[in-house]
Amino acid sequence: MFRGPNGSGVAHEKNLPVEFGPEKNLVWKTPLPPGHSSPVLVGNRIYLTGFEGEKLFTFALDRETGKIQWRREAPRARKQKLHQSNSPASSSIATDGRNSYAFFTDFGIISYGPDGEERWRHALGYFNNPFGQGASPVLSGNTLLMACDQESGSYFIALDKDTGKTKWRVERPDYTRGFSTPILWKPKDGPQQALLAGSYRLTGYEVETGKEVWFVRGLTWQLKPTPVMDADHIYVLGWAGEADPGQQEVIPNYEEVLKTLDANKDGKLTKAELADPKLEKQWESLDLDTDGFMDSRDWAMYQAKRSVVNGVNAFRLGGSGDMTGKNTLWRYSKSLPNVPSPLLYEGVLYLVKDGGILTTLDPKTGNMLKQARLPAAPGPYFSSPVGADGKVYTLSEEGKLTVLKAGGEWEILSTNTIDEGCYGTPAIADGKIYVRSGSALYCFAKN
Ligand SMILES: [Ca+2]
Ligand SMILES: [Ca+2]
Repeated sequence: MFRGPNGSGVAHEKNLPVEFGPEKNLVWKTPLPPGHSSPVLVGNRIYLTGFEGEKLFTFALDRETGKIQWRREAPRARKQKLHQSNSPASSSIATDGRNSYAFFTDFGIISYGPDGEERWRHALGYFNNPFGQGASPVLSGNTLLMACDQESGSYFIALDKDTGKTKWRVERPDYTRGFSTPILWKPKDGPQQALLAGSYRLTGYEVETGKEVWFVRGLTWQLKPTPVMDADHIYVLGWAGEADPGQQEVIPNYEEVLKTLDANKDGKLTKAELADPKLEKQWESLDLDTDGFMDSRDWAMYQAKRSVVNGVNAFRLGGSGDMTGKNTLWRYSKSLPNVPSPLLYEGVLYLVKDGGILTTLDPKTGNMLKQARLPAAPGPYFSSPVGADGKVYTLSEEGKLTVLKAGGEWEILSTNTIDEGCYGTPAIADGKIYVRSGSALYCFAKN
């Protein structure tokens, strides 16, 4: 799946190259159309998605040679609006070791067998998300999970991986747009859970039934990164505009506001009734269900959005019901990444953000261990860091792949130049590093 087993970004590999690029330690390079999905490796295959003009594709490559074994066009039911940093092929493939499962904002989910034969398709959407969807599908046993958070009508759905039929669907009316991929957790004394970070809270659902077991509050809105875990804790990163410490506002309750602003007394507010230039400007992100009114849900979400604080939040895992009080451990709020997920590797938490600022934290306390720039790798970051072989790998949008000696007091070992347009997260396996740029997939290994 996205970022390897359980989205952790950690591989148990040795003897990886430190210096590599199109001219060095290159095993193969395969030109590919653009797409932000990350390479997903299984058996002798690598799965990716991409788009060419208006067409959406799933690709299967041979792991040894990089040769494209097959490509299949997915149906495109519509062409949704996307954020400029998103793409129509952003979700990474999930695989059960044999079959692949691709999600596209403009269609839903489609499953292929090992030779590219279509097994089933399950249309989802339209999604009420002005940025387009970003989460990737996740497999747990026979269940394929897909988080579909959006401005209104959010839900979490589970499909039978062999038939594509719905096993359960849980509505999430209290969540607005979200892009985080769920991760799996097996409590000692209970059935397997999927942990899903959304706006304002992280929720543990039973994979088999969709039953909500526990949740913690305290997250910011529009979650993008995927959380990481150790045996007893989960670390949830969220950054959103106007939610750094000190930027919060106390917004009065809807009933109060109606008393003064609801000129025609119909119990809801129009843009004109708001009579506030700042709110009028943000109208599109306030009228979440786009019905032309700011109603009680829209207002409650606005209140929530203006009250939350960005951070890496550490929580204990588990329990039942609202575990915010019991499970909350610490929050760190400085120099947070926007899109890249955190990495927990060998007892250190890594964050990489735009500008090439790398921060390490002690996961036990949230104390910062080191924060410094990667001077040769500035610019935006979308790709998530990965760890293997005692090293940490970060990849900037401009294609600077920095190799660090892992540790709280990390050191830069090398900065490699791939090529530009890097959004996907590198994959590491078999002593090789697989890196997707805007135009190709590269495989590097020590010669
Ligand atoms: Ca009104
Ligand atoms: Ca509305």
